[in-house]
Amino acid sequence: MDLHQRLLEVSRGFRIDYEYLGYETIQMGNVNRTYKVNFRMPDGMPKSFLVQNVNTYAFRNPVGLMENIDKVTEHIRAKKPGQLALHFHHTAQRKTYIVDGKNFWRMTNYVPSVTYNTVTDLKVVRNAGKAFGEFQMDLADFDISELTETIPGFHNTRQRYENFLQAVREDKAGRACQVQEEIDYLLSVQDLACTLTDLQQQGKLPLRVTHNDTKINNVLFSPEDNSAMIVIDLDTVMPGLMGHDFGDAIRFAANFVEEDCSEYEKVGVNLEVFRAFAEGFLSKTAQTMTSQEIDTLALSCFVLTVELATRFLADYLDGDLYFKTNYPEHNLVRTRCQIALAKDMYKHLPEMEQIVRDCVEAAKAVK
Ligand code: GN1
Ligand code: MG
Repeated sequence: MDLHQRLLEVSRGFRIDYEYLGYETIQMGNVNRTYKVNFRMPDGMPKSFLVQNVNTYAFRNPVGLMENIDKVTEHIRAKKPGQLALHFHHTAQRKTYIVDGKNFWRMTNYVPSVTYNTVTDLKVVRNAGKAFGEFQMDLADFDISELTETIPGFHNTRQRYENFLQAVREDKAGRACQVQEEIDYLLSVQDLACTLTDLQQQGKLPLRVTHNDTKINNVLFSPEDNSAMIVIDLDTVMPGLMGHDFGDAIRFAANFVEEDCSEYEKVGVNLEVFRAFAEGFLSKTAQTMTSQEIDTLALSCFVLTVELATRFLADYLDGDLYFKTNYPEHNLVRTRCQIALAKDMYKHLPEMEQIVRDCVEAAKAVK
């Protein structure tokens, strides 16, 4: 069946019976497939929906995932009744998904908004920091045991290293011989990169409900005034560490270039963006943080960057099974870009730590 037909059937399944006009593929997201599906309403006005094909290779329990999202959005909606919230459409059987063969479909309203893959406007960065900080605080009283781990060990860096080393050993796609330098670098920083995982397992860092995939393009901004309207992509909301959200956001937003840039000499951490994000994030969270969380926040950026490098490289070695790729070396380029970023972050760690301390102090002074 062609994709037009399939998207039309899925839309009808979610009880959208307007006149079908067509679809556009949304390029965002490296795991799920997302389409904007366009209709004409009886009054002649256009209306669009986002239809997603959830990647069930990555998410083995998509039903549990949808239950997580329901619970989390319900919790936030109860706190902020007027605020824009993620809303999934239901089938006639009151389900928020349609399973057809291996495909797992869901549908949300399309929200006209602006998103950013790279951003230099510090006001936007600060707003993103606030949005992710507030998201975590909104869920601070959510019962962790209610959540399914949608990808077990998602930010367990030790486990990520084990998977990576297994990929090196198996060398399924016969590519290991090309990447010895990258393998050596990742092994040389293994213990430092596993700091958060180790501290958490020793009970020294508290588990919270975290977003776990805090790319700045997961915040929708208002086209009018660039305020953050809503945090999206709740697939990986799970128990996690504060540093997972902070570190992943910095890894993505504070890089001078996009995460798959092949001009490695341009890669690096933009400390102005780092400071702006930290200001926003910590203005919401500093009051609740433990001293260990504060002390490891800057390091968490290095940790998340290295962890993702192990994931990209493992996938490259496996033959690109997990991440969507646009060309054969895509995962290798992503790996090299993350390694270049990790090296630069390591160099700037003392400055990043100082900025975190300054922002915590400023945030505490305000309250
Ligand atoms: C994936 O699909 P997307 O873009 O939301 C991945 C993240 C990575 C990111 C790297 C479930 O996120 O962990 O950081 O790619 N999500 C999953 O771009 O694996
Ligand atoms: Mg995601």
